[in-house]
Amino acid sequence: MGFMPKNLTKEKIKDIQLSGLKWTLKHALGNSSLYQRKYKKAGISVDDVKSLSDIEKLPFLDKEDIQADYPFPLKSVDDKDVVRIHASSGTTGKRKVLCYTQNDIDVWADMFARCYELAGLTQNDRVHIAVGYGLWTAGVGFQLGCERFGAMAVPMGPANTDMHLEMLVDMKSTVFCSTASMALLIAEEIKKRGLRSEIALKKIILGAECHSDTMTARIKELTGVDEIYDIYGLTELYGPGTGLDCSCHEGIHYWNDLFIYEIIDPETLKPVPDGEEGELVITSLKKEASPLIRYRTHDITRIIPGECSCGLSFPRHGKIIGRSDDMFIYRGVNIYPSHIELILSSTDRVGSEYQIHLDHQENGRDSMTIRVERGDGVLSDDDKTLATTISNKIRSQLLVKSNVKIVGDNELPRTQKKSQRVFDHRNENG
Ligand code: DLL
Repeated sequence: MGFMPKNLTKEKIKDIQLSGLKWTLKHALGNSSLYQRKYKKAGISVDDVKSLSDIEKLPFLDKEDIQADYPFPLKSVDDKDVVRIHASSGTTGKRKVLCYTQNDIDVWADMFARCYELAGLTQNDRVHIAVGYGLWTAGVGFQLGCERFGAMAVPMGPANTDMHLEMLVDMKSTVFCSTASMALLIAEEIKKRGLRSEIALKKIILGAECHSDTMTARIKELTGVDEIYDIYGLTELYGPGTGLDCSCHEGIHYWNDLFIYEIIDPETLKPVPDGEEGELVITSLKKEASPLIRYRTHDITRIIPGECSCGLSFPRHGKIIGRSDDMFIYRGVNIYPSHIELILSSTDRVGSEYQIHLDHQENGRDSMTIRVERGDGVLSDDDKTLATTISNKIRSQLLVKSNVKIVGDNELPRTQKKSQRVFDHRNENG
């Protein structure tokens, strides 16, 4: 055990990043036709990067680049060196397919093992993996990291609820890994079936989608599990495991010896200062098969300045609060689902599940309806007051009018995958 690199001083990290950036650039420009075309157009060559700040001269890479060169867009090694592919389903267009060499898989396994170490697991832990296996990186990633770390993997995949509960009880798994939605679904079933005393869960590691503090608080309350960790990751950058929050829960530590994170203003595309929110842009330092140079994730977060109370020197970014492409414009205001989520999570007596519906009215104006679940045990008598409280908060904080509809506890659909929050019906029926 001991996957966390030690003695990585700021100076050492700078050296690793500069040589990693130079290597990645040379490798990508030498081998990938996509990068060759892009950099020729931008008039940039390998020699243009002499210091870390020169990264700002390099063109951004976006999901359209990856989709356009389907099926093997960034491939920078010979076919014989590719040992695996993964893909993530874009909401529009072709899947993004990413290739891995054996070395890429090893780096991913080590980086994931760091996550388990940071979450305080030991080799005696039993890790129930409740995310999809296959083209998606989730199941395979949690599994790979678990085996590298040396704990016992219980590779469930999505499975059905009965099977998850049966295995949680029988295997006495101590760690549960899933999407945030799935963790809530299973937590509710554990409570409903009165299984709390029969399970042995100590930690939950969840990610893959935005989730509010209310949601994690609810999962804790339902399961009695005290430690919930937020894991970040994306298919383009290996998969899950690019960072995890430590037990201080003051941000997600990320591995700056393996990649460079920049935060940019998605409008001006200029870097924003540490602490300010913007879009996360990623450059890999060691990826061989599908290197990333200034890849726009469209995830909105911020770099958290200063040291973490845990003492770990790896830097931190905040919770992912949304995706720049999740933003919708309603009556001239730019709104992220997380804005609504924040208002809901600061309101008593509401549950954690919600949906935002946007419609076009006959009078030509748009309307926004928030469907939100009543909190567990809250009576429907209060629905009207609760709805007014929420719509008043939305009006004062986001400056827009909304209809709020309170629905019963557990009335909104649950998913094992990622939850859809925004339903934009404005362009339906012409
Ligand atoms: O969702 C990898 C993953 C699986 C991460 C399981 C964590 C747990 P993709 O399907 O490529 O990969 O989706 C990546 O999911 O750009 C974010 O928008 C979102 N996302 C991932 N982790 C988090 C998180 C996996 N912890 C996209 N919080 C990313 C919020 C997250 N959003």
